[in-house]
Amino acid sequence: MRYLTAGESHGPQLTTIIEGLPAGMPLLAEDINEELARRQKGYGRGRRMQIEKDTAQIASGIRHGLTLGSPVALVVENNDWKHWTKIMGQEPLELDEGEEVKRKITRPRPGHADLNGGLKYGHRDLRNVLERSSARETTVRVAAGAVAKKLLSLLGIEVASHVVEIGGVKSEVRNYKSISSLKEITENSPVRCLDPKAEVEMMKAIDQAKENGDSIGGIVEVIVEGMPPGVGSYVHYDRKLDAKLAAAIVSINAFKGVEFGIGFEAAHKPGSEVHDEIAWNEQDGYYRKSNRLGGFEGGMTTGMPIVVRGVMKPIPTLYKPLQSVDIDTKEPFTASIERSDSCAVPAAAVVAEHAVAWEIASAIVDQFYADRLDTLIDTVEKQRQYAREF
Ligand code: EPS
Repeated sequence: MRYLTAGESHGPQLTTIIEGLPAGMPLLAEDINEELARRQKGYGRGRRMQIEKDTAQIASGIRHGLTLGSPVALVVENNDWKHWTKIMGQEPLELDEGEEVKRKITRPRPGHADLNGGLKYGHRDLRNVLERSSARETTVRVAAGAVAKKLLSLLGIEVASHVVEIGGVKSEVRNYKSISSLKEITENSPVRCLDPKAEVEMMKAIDQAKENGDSIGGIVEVIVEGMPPGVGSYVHYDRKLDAKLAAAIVSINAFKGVEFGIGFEAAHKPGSEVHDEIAWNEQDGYYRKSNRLGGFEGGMTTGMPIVVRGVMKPIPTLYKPLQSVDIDTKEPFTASIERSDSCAVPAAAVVAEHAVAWEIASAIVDQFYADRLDTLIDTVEKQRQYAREF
């Protein structure tokens, strides 16, 4: 499976085309819209989220509620476009004598794509970079991921996420009864956190950052339950599924690092406290007595829950901006200010969840016979049974 996204933050729409889905899979716009609404929430978001009510239109690939096997095109219109038609219009701009392009950007923001993108593509108006490098694009990554999540749910695989740290405040609650209880708690938390005490402190930290004209980052965790063992491969570097997940996480705007299971802690523990002992029983087949490796050995799933965390740096757009240089005059200036979020970690948890869902679904579709949903369900179930009895 593969997908492409297109769209500028203040352009008319965001688009994604998904190719390789099995035919006969039920899919409604509501399945996608529920996930888009989750991405829009979260304490610390800026004003843009009040302007938008992200909803997907299905433009192709579905008939009477079922996938056809042909590419699925999804469109999310930007409500804000109506305020930007001239600035972001596709037609050549006719300017009067001495008139400047409005909202032109010449003072790159440290930490954003502005300067490197400008010099790479030869844009002297850095808005040409900002518009595409904006995290607005994650809207359609969530749309594509929502389709993947739907497919996974039909295969008995669930994906969820939660926030484990914001601005140095750590969640002390890492355990949950079940994926559905985790979802219930996090959907009702403004910062998507399992720990009610940390939740309050995280919100205070966000308020403080906002007051200071600053921004804060954090850590999100994604969990996948119900994976059949043996998905991915050890035989070649680009077939290792954990490596694909790592790339998917780090490709999310502002994400700088990733870890699985106990992650970086493994560096200072002996092997006996890192590896998970293997056991077998009739009902579950092979299982691990612990899950310190977060569901992967040798680039393949073990069948234990996948646990992957990503670290998000603070958003680089600051209301009290850092020092920069004007690319027209080369004079020192403070960076330009664009409307932004003081903290987008709760929304980023939803994005990470969908980025992971996409990679998992894609690996399953690539590994098992997947032209039709019914045969895919059948082969995945056979793999589970084979693994139990192996
Ligand atoms: C975002 C939309 C953007 C930003 C934010 C995320 O909209 P606008 O630029 O109109 O405010 O709010 O993106 C960034 C902060 C960034 O640095 O890229 C969204 O839809 O999530």
